[in-house]
Amino acid sequence: MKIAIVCYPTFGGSGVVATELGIALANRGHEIHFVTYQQPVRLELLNNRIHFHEVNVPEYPLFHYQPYELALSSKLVDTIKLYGIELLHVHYAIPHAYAGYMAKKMLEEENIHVPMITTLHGTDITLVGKHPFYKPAVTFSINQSDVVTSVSESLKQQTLGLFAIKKEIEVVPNFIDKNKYKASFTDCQRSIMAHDDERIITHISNFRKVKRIPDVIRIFERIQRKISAKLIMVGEGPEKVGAEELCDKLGISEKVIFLGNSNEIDRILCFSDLFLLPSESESFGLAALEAMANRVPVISSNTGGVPEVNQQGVTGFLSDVGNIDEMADNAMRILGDDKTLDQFKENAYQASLQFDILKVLPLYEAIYEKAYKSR
Ligand code: GMT
Repeated sequence: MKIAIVCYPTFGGSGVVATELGIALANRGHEIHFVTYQQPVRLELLNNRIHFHEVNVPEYPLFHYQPYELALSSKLVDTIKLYGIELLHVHYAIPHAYAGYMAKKMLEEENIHVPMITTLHGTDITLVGKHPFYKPAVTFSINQSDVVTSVSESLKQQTLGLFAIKKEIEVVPNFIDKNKYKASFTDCQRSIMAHDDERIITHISNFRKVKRIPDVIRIFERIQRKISAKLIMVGEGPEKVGAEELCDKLGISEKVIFLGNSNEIDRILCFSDLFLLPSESESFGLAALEAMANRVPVISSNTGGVPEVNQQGVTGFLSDVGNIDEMADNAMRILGDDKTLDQFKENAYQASLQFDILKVLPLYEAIYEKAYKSR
Protein backbone atom coordinates (compact mmCIF):
# COMPACT_ATOMS: atom_id res chain seq x y z
CA MET A 1 0.00 0.00 0.00
CA LYS A 2 0.97 3.64 -0.30
CA ILE A 3 0.81 5.00 3.23
CA ALA A 4 1.34 8.52 4.57
CA ILE A 5 2.64 8.64 8.16
CA VAL A 6 2.31 11.79 10.22
CA CYS A 7 4.37 12.03 13.42
CA TYR A 8 6.64 14.17 15.53
CA PRO A 9 10.19 13.72 14.25
CA THR A 10 11.60 13.56 17.76
CA PHE A 11 14.00 11.37 19.74
CA GLY A 12 12.06 8.71 21.57
CA GLY A 13 8.37 8.07 22.10
CA SER A 14 5.75 8.33 19.41
CA GLY A 15 8.22 9.65 16.82
CA VAL A 16 10.40 6.57 17.17
CA VAL A 17 7.45 4.18 17.00
CA ALA A 18 6.13 5.89 13.85
CA THR A 19 9.56 5.91 12.21
CA GLU A 20 10.42 2.30 13.02
CA LEU A 21 6.96 1.23 11.89
CA GLY A 22 7.38 3.08 8.59
CA ILE A 23 10.78 1.52 7.98
CA ALA A 24 9.46 -1.97 8.76
CA LEU A 25 6.45 -1.46 6.48
CA ALA A 26 8.77 -0.31 3.68
CA ASN A 27 10.84 -3.46 4.18
CA ARG A 28 7.63 -5.44 3.67
CA GLY A 29 7.11 -3.73 0.32
CA HIS A 30 4.81 -0.84 1.23
CA GLU A 31 5.54 2.68 -0.01
CA ILE A 32 5.87 5.02 2.95
CA HIS A 33 5.60 8.81 2.95
CA PHE A 34 6.54 10.61 6.17
CA VAL A 35 4.88 14.00 6.43
CA THR A 36 6.26 16.15 9.24
CA TYR A 37 8.19 19.35 9.94
CA GLN A 38 11.64 17.72 10.04
CA GLN A 39 13.19 14.49 8.93
CA PRO A 40 12.48 11.99 11.75
CA VAL A 41 15.65 11.33 13.78
CA ARG A 42 15.74 7.58 13.27
CA LEU A 43 15.06 7.90 9.55
CA GLU A 44 18.53 7.77 8.17
CA LEU A 45 18.04 6.29 4.78
CA LEU A 46 15.52 7.49 2.24
CA ASN A 47 14.91 5.30 -0.81
CA ASN A 48 12.28 4.57 -3.41
CA ARG A 49 10.01 3.10 -0.74
CA ILE A 50 10.65 5.68 2.01
CA HIS A 51 9.96 9.32 1.27
CA PHE A 52 10.00 12.39 3.45
CA HIS A 53 7.85 15.47 2.83
CA GLU A 54 8.62 18.51 4.92
CA VAL A 55 5.81 20.68 6.23
CA ASN A 56 6.82 24.32 6.05
CA VAL A 57 5.06 27.00 8.03
CA PRO A 58 5.90 30.45 6.66
CA GLU A 59 6.36 33.08 9.36
CA TYR A 60 3.83 35.89 9.11
CA PRO A 61 3.91 38.73 11.66
CA LEU A 62 0.13 38.95 11.96
CA PHE A 63 0.00 35.50 13.51
CA HIS A 64 0.72 35.30 17.19
CA TYR A 65 0.80 31.50 16.65
CA GLN A 66 1.83 30.12 13.24
CA PRO A 67 -0.91 27.76 11.94
CA TYR A 68 0.91 24.38 11.72
CA GLU A 69 -2.33 22.35 11.39
CA LEU A 70 -3.28 24.34 8.31
CA ALA A 71 0.11 23.81 6.68
CA LEU A 72 0.05 20.11 7.59
CA SER A 73 -3.43 19.48 6.22
CA SER A 74 -2.57 21.30 2.99
CA LYS A 75 0.66 19.31 2.66
CA LEU A 76 -1.29 16.10 3.23
CA VAL A 77 -3.79 16.97 0.51
CA ASP A 78 -0.99 17.73 -1.97
CA THR A 79 1.07 14.66 -1.08
CA ILE A 80 -1.88 12.27 -1.12
CA LYS A 81 -2.93 13.52 -4.56
CA LEU A 82 0.55 13.63 -6.05
CA TYR A 83 1.63 10.16 -4.91
CA GLY A 84 -1.74 8.40 -4.97
CA ILE A 85 -1.57 7.68 -1.22
CA GLU A 86 -4.15 5.11 -0.15
CA LEU A 87 -4.08 5.43 3.61
CA LEU A 88 -3.17 7.94 6.30
CA HIS A 89 -1.70 6.87 9.65
CA VAL A 90 -1.33 9.68 12.17
CA HIS A 91 0.67 9.21 15.37
CA TYR A 92 -0.23 11.38 18.36
CA ALA A 93 -3.71 12.87 18.27
CA ILE A 94 -2.72 16.52 18.72
CA PRO A 95 -2.90 18.13 16.22
CA HIS A 96 -2.29 15.31 13.75
CA ALA A 97 -5.72 13.68 13.88
CA TYR A 98 -7.33 17.09 13.59
CA ALA A 99 -5.20 18.06 10.55
CA GLY A 100 -5.71 14.60 9.04
CA TYR A 101 -9.47 14.92 9.33
CA MET A 102 -9.37 18.29 7.53
CA ALA A 103 -7.24 16.77 4.76
CA LYS A 104 -9.70 13.90 4.40
CA LYS A 105 -12.61 16.31 4.07
CA MET A 106 -10.80 18.43 1.48
CA LEU A 107 -9.99 15.32 -0.54
CA GLU A 108 -13.59 14.11 -0.38
CA GLU A 109 -14.56 17.26 -2.28
CA GLU A 110 -12.53 15.79 -5.13
CA ASN A 111 -13.95 12.32 -4.66
CA ILE A 112 -10.74 10.95 -3.13
CA HIS A 113 -11.36 8.74 -0.10
CA VAL A 114 -8.41 8.04 2.19
CA PRO A 115 -9.03 6.25 5.49
CA MET A 116 -7.29 7.65 8.57
CA ILE A 117 -5.82 5.54 11.37
CA THR A 118 -5.05 7.46 14.57
CA THR A 119 -2.62 5.99 17.08
CA LEU A 120 -2.83 7.38 20.59
CA HIS A 121 0.53 7.42 22.37
CA GLY A 122 0.00 8.78 25.86
CA THR A 123 0.60 12.41 26.62
CA ASP A 124 -1.73 13.34 23.74
CA ILE A 125 -4.43 11.91 26.04
CA THR A 126 -3.19 11.93 29.62
CA LEU A 127 -1.41 15.29 29.79
CA VAL A 128 -2.26 17.56 26.88
CA GLY A 129 -5.40 16.17 25.26
CA LYS A 130 -7.56 16.17 28.36
CA HIS A 131 -7.02 19.89 28.93
CA PRO A 132 -10.38 21.67 28.57
CA PHE A 133 -8.88 23.96 25.91
CA TYR A 134 -8.20 20.97 23.63
CA LYS A 135 -10.69 18.34 24.74
CA PRO A 136 -13.58 19.02 22.30
CA ALA A 137 -11.22 19.04 19.28
CA VAL A 138 -9.38 15.93 20.46
CA THR A 139 -12.64 14.05 21.14
CA PHE A 140 -13.96 15.06 17.74
CA SER A 141 -10.87 14.04 15.80
CA ILE A 142 -10.57 10.68 17.58
CA ASN A 143 -14.23 9.95 16.83
CA GLN A 144 -13.78 10.95 13.20
CA SER A 145 -10.83 8.59 12.66
CA ASP A 146 -11.63 5.44 10.70
CA VAL A 147 -9.63 3.32 13.14
CA VAL A 148 -8.21 4.28 16.52
CA THR A 149 -5.38 2.35 18.13
CA SER A 150 -3.67 2.80 21.49
CA VAL A 151 -0.27 1.51 22.54
CA SER A 152 -1.51 -0.21 25.71
CA GLU A 153 -4.66 -1.49 27.37
CA SER A 154 -4.09 1.05 30.12
CA LEU A 155 -4.09 3.95 27.65
CA LYS A 156 -7.25 2.59 26.03
CA GLN A 157 -9.03 2.56 29.41
CA GLN A 158 -7.77 6.04 30.27
CA THR A 159 -8.96 7.38 26.92
CA LEU A 160 -12.41 5.86 27.41
CA GLY A 161 -12.53 7.32 30.91
CA LEU A 162 -11.50 10.83 29.88
CA PHE A 163 -13.28 11.35 26.55
CA ALA A 164 -16.71 10.54 25.11
CA ILE A 165 -15.35 8.07 22.57
CA LYS A 166 -17.77 6.39 20.19
CA LYS A 167 -15.17 4.42 18.28
CA GLU A 168 -13.72 1.05 19.18
CA ILE A 169 -10.08 1.43 20.32
CA GLU A 170 -7.77 -1.39 19.25
CA VAL A 171 -4.68 -2.03 21.35
CA VAL A 172 -1.53 -2.44 19.26
CA PRO A 173 1.52 -2.42 21.52
CA ASN A 174 4.85 -0.81 20.77
CA PHE A 175 7.54 -3.11 19.48
CA ILE A 176 11.22 -3.90 19.07
CA ASP A 177 12.99 -5.65 16.21
CA LYS A 178 14.62 -8.72 17.71
CA ASN A 179 16.89 -9.22 14.70
CA LYS A 180 18.50 -5.90 15.43
CA TYR A 181 19.51 -7.14 18.88
CA LYS A 182 20.70 -10.54 17.71
CA ALA A 183 23.24 -8.77 15.55
CA SER A 184 24.01 -6.44 18.42
CA PHE A 185 27.46 -5.40 19.57
CA THR A 186 29.63 -8.17 20.93
CA ASP A 187 32.01 -5.70 22.47
CA CYS A 188 29.95 -3.31 24.51
CA GLN A 189 32.95 -1.19 25.45
CA ARG A 190 31.90 -0.80 29.07
CA SER A 191 35.32 0.54 29.85
CA ILE A 192 34.58 3.87 28.15
CA MET A 193 31.97 4.54 30.83
CA ALA A 194 32.94 2.76 34.02
CA HIS A 195 35.57 0.74 35.86
CA ASP A 196 35.36 -3.05 35.78
CA ASP A 197 33.97 -3.24 39.31
CA GLU A 198 31.21 -0.68 38.70
CA ARG A 199 27.60 -1.36 37.71
CA ILE A 200 26.17 0.87 34.99
CA ILE A 201 22.70 2.29 35.54
CA THR A 202 20.94 4.16 32.75
CA HIS A 203 18.02 6.52 32.28
CA ILE A 204 16.82 7.71 28.88
CA SER A 205 14.05 10.27 28.38
CA ASN A 206 13.06 13.73 27.25
CA PHE A 207 13.69 15.08 30.77
CA ARG A 208 10.16 16.38 31.23
CA LYS A 209 8.49 16.67 34.65
CA VAL A 210 6.45 13.53 34.01
CA LYS A 211 9.70 11.48 34.06
CA ARG A 212 10.45 12.46 37.71
CA ILE A 213 14.12 13.08 37.00
CA PRO A 214 14.95 13.97 40.64
CA ASP A 215 13.74 10.47 41.60
CA VAL A 216 16.21 8.95 39.12
CA ILE A 217 19.06 10.87 40.78
CA ARG A 218 17.93 10.08 44.32
CA ILE A 219 17.48 6.37 43.58
CA PHE A 220 20.98 6.27 42.15
CA GLU A 221 22.39 8.20 45.12
CA ARG A 222 21.01 5.51 47.45
CA ILE A 223 22.36 2.66 45.32
CA GLN A 224 25.89 4.05 45.01
CA ARG A 225 26.19 4.27 48.80
CA LYS A 226 26.33 0.46 48.83
CA ILE A 227 27.22 -0.64 45.30
CA SER A 228 29.94 0.88 43.21
CA ALA A 229 28.14 2.33 40.17
CA LYS A 230 27.84 4.98 37.46
CA LEU A 231 24.63 6.62 36.24
CA ILE A 232 24.26 7.49 32.57
CA MET A 233 21.61 10.07 31.80
CA VAL A 234 20.63 10.21 28.12
CA GLY A 235 18.42 12.91 26.63
CA GLU A 236 17.66 16.60 26.78
CA GLY A 237 14.80 18.53 28.30
CA PRO A 238 13.64 21.12 30.81
CA GLU A 239 14.56 19.08 33.90
CA LYS A 240 18.18 18.52 32.91
CA VAL A 241 19.76 21.57 34.53
CA GLY A 242 17.96 20.87 37.81
CA ALA A 243 19.24 17.29 37.65
CA GLU A 244 22.83 18.46 37.20
CA GLU A 245 22.41 20.78 40.18
CA LEU A 246 20.94 18.01 42.30
CA CYS A 247 23.90 15.73 41.52
CA ASP A 248 26.21 18.52 42.60
CA LYS A 249 24.24 19.07 45.82
CA LEU A 250 24.32 15.35 46.63
CA GLY A 251 28.06 15.15 45.87
CA ILE A 252 27.69 12.53 43.15
CA SER A 253 28.52 14.59 40.04
CA GLU A 254 31.59 12.50 39.30
CA LYS A 255 29.49 9.36 39.13
CA VAL A 256 26.77 10.75 36.84
CA ILE A 257 27.36 11.22 33.13
CA PHE A 258 24.93 13.39 31.18
CA LEU A 259 25.22 12.40 27.53
CA GLY A 260 22.52 14.56 25.91
CA ASN A 261 20.46 13.25 23.00
CA SER A 262 21.92 10.23 21.29
CA ASN A 263 21.37 8.19 18.16
CA GLU A 264 23.28 5.34 19.80
CA ILE A 265 20.68 4.15 22.28
CA ASP A 266 21.39 0.46 21.66
CA ARG A 267 25.13 0.98 22.12
CA ILE A 268 24.49 2.66 25.47
CA LEU A 269 22.00 0.02 26.60
CA CYS A 270 24.44 -2.69 25.54
CA PHE A 271 26.76 -1.81 28.43
CA SER A 272 24.00 -1.01 30.93
CA ASP A 273 23.12 -3.23 33.89
CA LEU A 274 19.90 -1.55 34.98
CA PHE A 275 17.35 0.90 33.59
CA LEU A 276 15.47 3.39 35.78
CA LEU A 277 12.00 4.65 34.78
CA PRO A 278 10.26 6.14 37.83
CA SER A 279 7.76 8.21 35.75
CA GLU A 280 4.62 9.84 37.10
CA SER A 281 2.70 8.39 34.16
CA GLU A 282 3.74 6.34 31.17
CA SER A 283 1.30 4.93 28.64
CA PHE A 284 3.70 2.16 27.61
CA GLY A 285 7.36 2.88 28.36
CA LEU A 286 9.06 2.19 25.05
CA ALA A 287 12.43 3.10 26.58
CA ALA A 288 11.96 0.29 29.12
CA LEU A 289 11.13 -2.18 26.36
CA GLU A 290 14.21 -1.13 24.38
CA ALA A 291 16.27 -1.64 27.53
CA MET A 292 14.83 -5.13 28.01
CA ALA A 293 15.57 -6.02 24.39
CA ASN A 294 19.18 -5.10 25.18
CA ARG A 295 19.12 -7.42 28.24
CA VAL A 296 18.72 -4.63 30.74
CA PRO A 297 16.33 -5.18 33.69
CA VAL A 298 14.02 -2.31 34.67
CA ILE A 299 13.20 -0.55 37.94
CA SER A 300 10.05 1.42 37.23
CA SER A 301 6.98 2.96 38.73
CA ASN A 302 3.79 0.98 38.68
CA THR A 303 1.97 3.39 36.42
CA GLY A 304 -0.12 3.37 33.23
CA GLY A 305 0.96 0.73 30.74
CA VAL A 306 4.34 -0.02 32.34
CA PRO A 307 3.06 -3.19 34.11
CA GLU A 308 2.13 -4.49 30.64
CA VAL A 309 5.86 -4.37 29.81
CA ASN A 310 7.90 -4.74 33.01
CA GLN A 311 7.05 -7.91 34.97
CA GLN A 312 7.30 -7.73 38.74
CA GLY A 313 10.17 -9.84 40.05
CA VAL A 314 10.94 -11.23 36.58
CA THR A 315 12.22 -8.49 34.30
CA GLY A 316 12.67 -5.99 37.12
CA PHE A 317 10.52 -4.45 39.83
CA LEU A 318 7.68 -1.91 39.99
CA SER A 319 6.87 0.43 42.88
CA ASP A 320 4.34 3.14 43.58
CA VAL A 321 5.21 6.48 42.01
CA GLY A 322 7.65 8.33 44.26
CA ASN A 323 8.63 5.35 46.42
CA ILE A 324 12.33 5.87 45.81
CA ASP A 325 13.47 3.89 48.86
CA GLU A 326 11.76 0.76 47.58
CA MET A 327 13.05 1.38 44.05
CA ALA A 328 16.62 1.69 45.35
CA ASP A 329 16.25 -1.47 47.49
CA ASN A 330 14.89 -3.42 44.52
CA ALA A 331 17.70 -2.13 42.30
CA MET A 332 20.22 -3.45 44.82
CA ARG A 333 18.45 -6.83 44.89
CA ILE A 334 19.14 -7.08 41.17
CA LEU A 335 22.63 -5.59 41.14
CA GLY A 336 23.88 -7.27 44.32
CA ASP A 337 25.40 -10.37 42.74
CA ASP A 338 26.30 -11.45 39.21
CA LYS A 339 24.09 -14.55 39.21
CA THR A 340 20.92 -12.62 40.07
CA LEU A 341 21.80 -9.87 37.61
CA ASP A 342 22.39 -12.39 34.81
CA GLN A 343 19.04 -14.04 35.51
CA PHE A 344 17.17 -10.72 35.37
CA LYS A 345 19.04 -9.78 32.18
CA GLU A 346 18.01 -13.01 30.50
CA ASN A 347 14.39 -12.65 31.72
CA ALA A 348 14.24 -9.09 30.42
CA TYR A 349 15.44 -10.15 26.99
CA GLN A 350 13.05 -13.12 26.80
CA ALA A 351 10.06 -10.98 27.84
CA SER A 352 10.90 -8.35 25.23
CA LEU A 353 10.46 -10.94 22.48
CA GLN A 354 6.68 -10.97 22.88
CA PHE A 355 6.81 -7.43 21.46
CA ASP A 356 8.81 -8.37 18.40
CA ILE A 357 7.88 -6.42 15.30
CA LEU A 358 7.05 -9.64 13.47
CA LYS A 359 4.14 -10.07 15.89
CA VAL A 360 3.03 -6.44 15.87
CA LEU A 361 3.39 -5.52 12.19
CA PRO A 362 0.66 -7.94 11.02
CA LEU A 363 -1.75 -6.27 13.47
CA TYR A 364 -1.21 -2.92 11.78
CA GLU A 365 -1.39 -4.47 8.32
CA ALA A 366 -4.72 -6.12 9.15
CA ILE A 367 -6.05 -2.78 10.40
CA TYR A 368 -4.89 -1.03 7.22
CA GLU A 369 -6.52 -3.62 5.02
CA LYS A 370 -9.82 -3.46 6.88
CA ALA A 371 -9.83 0.35 6.83
CA TYR A 372 -8.97 0.47 3.15
CA LYS A 373 -11.70 -1.99 2.17
CA SER A 374 -14.36 -0.15 4.14
CA ARG A 375 -13.58 3.30 2.75
O1 GMT B 1 7.09 10.59 27.20
C1 GMT B 1 7.82 10.36 26.23
O2 GMT B 1 8.86 9.72 26.31
C2 GMT B 1 7.43 10.87 24.88
C3 GMT B 1 6.03 10.44 24.59
C4 GMT B 1 5.57 10.82 23.21
O3 GMT B 1 4.46 11.29 23.17
O4 GMT B 1 6.22 10.64 22.20
O5 GMT B 1 5.96 9.02 24.75
C5 GMT B 1 4.68 8.43 24.80
O6 GMT B 1 4.59 7.52 23.70
C6 GMT B 1 5.52 6.45 23.76
C7 GMT B 1 5.38 5.62 22.48
O7 GMT B 1 4.11 5.09 22.34
C8 GMT B 1 5.28 5.62 25.03
O8 GMT B 1 6.17 4.55 25.10
C9 GMT B 1 5.46 6.53 26.25
O9 GMT B 1 5.14 5.78 27.42
C10 GMT B 1 4.52 7.72 26.15
N1 GMT B 1 4.82 8.67 27.23
C11 GMT B 1 3.98 8.91 28.24
O10 GMT B 1 2.90 8.37 28.34
C12 GMT B 1 4.44 9.85 29.28
